[in-house]
Amino acid sequence: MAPSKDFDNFRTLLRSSKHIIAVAGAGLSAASGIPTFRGTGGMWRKYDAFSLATPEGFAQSPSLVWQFYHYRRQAALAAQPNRAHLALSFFSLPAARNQIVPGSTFTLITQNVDGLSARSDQEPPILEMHGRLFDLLCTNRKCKHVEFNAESPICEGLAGTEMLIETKTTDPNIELEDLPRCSKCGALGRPGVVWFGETPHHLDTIDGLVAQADLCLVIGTSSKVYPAASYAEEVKRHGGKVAVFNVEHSHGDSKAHYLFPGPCEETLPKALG
Ligand code: BV8
Ligand code: ZN
Repeated sequence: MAPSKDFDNFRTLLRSSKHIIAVAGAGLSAASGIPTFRGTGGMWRKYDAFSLATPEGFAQSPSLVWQFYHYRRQAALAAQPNRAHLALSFFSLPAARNQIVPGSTFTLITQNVDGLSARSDQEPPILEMHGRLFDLLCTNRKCKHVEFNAESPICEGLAGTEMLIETKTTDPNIELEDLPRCSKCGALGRPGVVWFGETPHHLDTIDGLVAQADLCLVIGTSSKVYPAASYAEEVKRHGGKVAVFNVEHSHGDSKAHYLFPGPCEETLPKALG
């Protein structure tokens, strides 16, 4: 059966849903000016994702990988939450929720690392399963210090390199000692994100939420990265409903009961309003 595009019908479903989850991807932050990974002009297209977002890539060229994350930090710091973030944030407020379905729950599971959902006063817990751009992790196994660091630039060595990423000129090789260091032991720091091949955060909590969900919103994701891409299918498998919000066709469409094509900063406020 073809997915419904009927907002009224969807809003009726919302009023009878008890445990709602949203799985969000880079498309949620697109309207905030943060480039997506695979969409048109996605920055992964200019760079090989697997050479930048893996432990091996970082070990091989920490200077290049830090320039990439410095570029993303600067973009996130300059960005503001958009109407899609705000629609999710309002929908997450207990007062708003209880008006719709008393005792219902709503949890945001995001693949995004930009921190914009937290900055839009989204009700916790926000499950940032791929980590956070502004966490700095120590690479010294005996230390493992983690700190929140939103300084711009995070260190002098990276100052101004964000312009290089845009133009893809060859990047300067920044010496290890001039890259971000752990404030506790002085070892090399790494971005607090989950790279390919690393285990995402909050998996047990997410698995419990997915098992209980009767409605899964899939927002602005190409549904190509696992295990995030498997959640909608899981919800559908146990009888829950799936609603996809995307500007393009994505892997999630085939699982959808509802498909709202278009920018989520327009469709989400309409669907959740
Ligand atoms: C893991 C952080 C083991 C870094 C990222 C099967 C099972 C398990 C694992 C695998 C598996 N098959 C393959 C794997 C391995 C791998 C994987 O999935 N590879 C893929 C490429 C095949 N997965 C992993 O390695 C994961 N770890 O598996 O550990 C394990 C597993 C289970 C249990 C225990 C252990 C770790 C993956 C995490 C990688 N880190 N990010 C960083 O950000 O730099 S992934 C990266 O891609 C981002 O997080 C991003 O969010 C994510 C997915 O991309 P999207 O968000 O979907 O963005 P994209 O550009 O692709 O799409 C944007 C969409 O938005 C488009 O559809 C576009 O149309 C739409 N859009 C654009 N504008 C708008 C819009 N929609 C609406 N409105 C708009 N305005
Ligand atoms: Zn340390």
